[in-house]
Amino acid sequence: MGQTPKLHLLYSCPFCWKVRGLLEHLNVETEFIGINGLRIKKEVSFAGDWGKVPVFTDEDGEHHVDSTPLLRLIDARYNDGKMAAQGDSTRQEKWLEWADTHMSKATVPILYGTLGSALKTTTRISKIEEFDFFSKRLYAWAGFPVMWGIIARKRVKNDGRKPKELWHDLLTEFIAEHNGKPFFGGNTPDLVDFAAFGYMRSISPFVQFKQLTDHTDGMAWYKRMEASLN
Ligand SMILES: N[C@@H](CCC(=O)N[C@@H](CS)C(=O)NCC(=O)O)C(=O)O
Repeated sequence: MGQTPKLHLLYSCPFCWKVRGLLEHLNVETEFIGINGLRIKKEVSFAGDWGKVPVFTDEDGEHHVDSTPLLRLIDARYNDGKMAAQGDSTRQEKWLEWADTHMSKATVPILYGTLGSALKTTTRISKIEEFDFFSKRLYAWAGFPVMWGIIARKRVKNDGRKPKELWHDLLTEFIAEHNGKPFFGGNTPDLVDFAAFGYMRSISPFVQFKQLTDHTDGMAWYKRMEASLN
């Protein structure tokens, strides 16, 4: 036995929640380490020049990066690759990509799509992340106009739909693909379920999550996912 695996993360990072959910589901003993979001590159420089979270460090001290490859690695290592082998692999591949393209793009508009919601989000982030005293304030106050003005407004405009509408459409599309089963993976969740769950869960600490909870089928699936964690 080597060291306890570690996951370096940001609590507001959807990619980190994808990986964390799978680790919790599989009951892999892991040390979750929150980093300072204003110094990501420096904080994860131990893993080379990737410069992003999540970073997973295994029992042998080897570092692994990038959330979707990480889902596969963790499934292979701690679950005999059962989820990757669950169902049709082309379908799984396609929907992993779907989640990474569509759901990942929908998280920014819902959190930062209006100036008011952007301020609420950065203030909340400054409370849940591991900032030092100075960066906490800097982030809360300087972060929101940047996120709103530069990134979110453009995305909302390009999509044409309100952020809530976009999320509801995505959840409807995703749930329809379950074909009446409790999970995308069938009777038990697979890697696609954990990818989608991670994106949705990353919004859960914020007030805007309310805009998602009234999607009845989406929320029923979300609750089943929560219940599947250890
Ligand atoms: N494709 C990567 C994306 C990871 C990512 O962009 N993480 C963000 C935090 S949510 C980050 O670390 N950004 C730092 C940077 O790009 O400088 C994954 O799926 O893990």
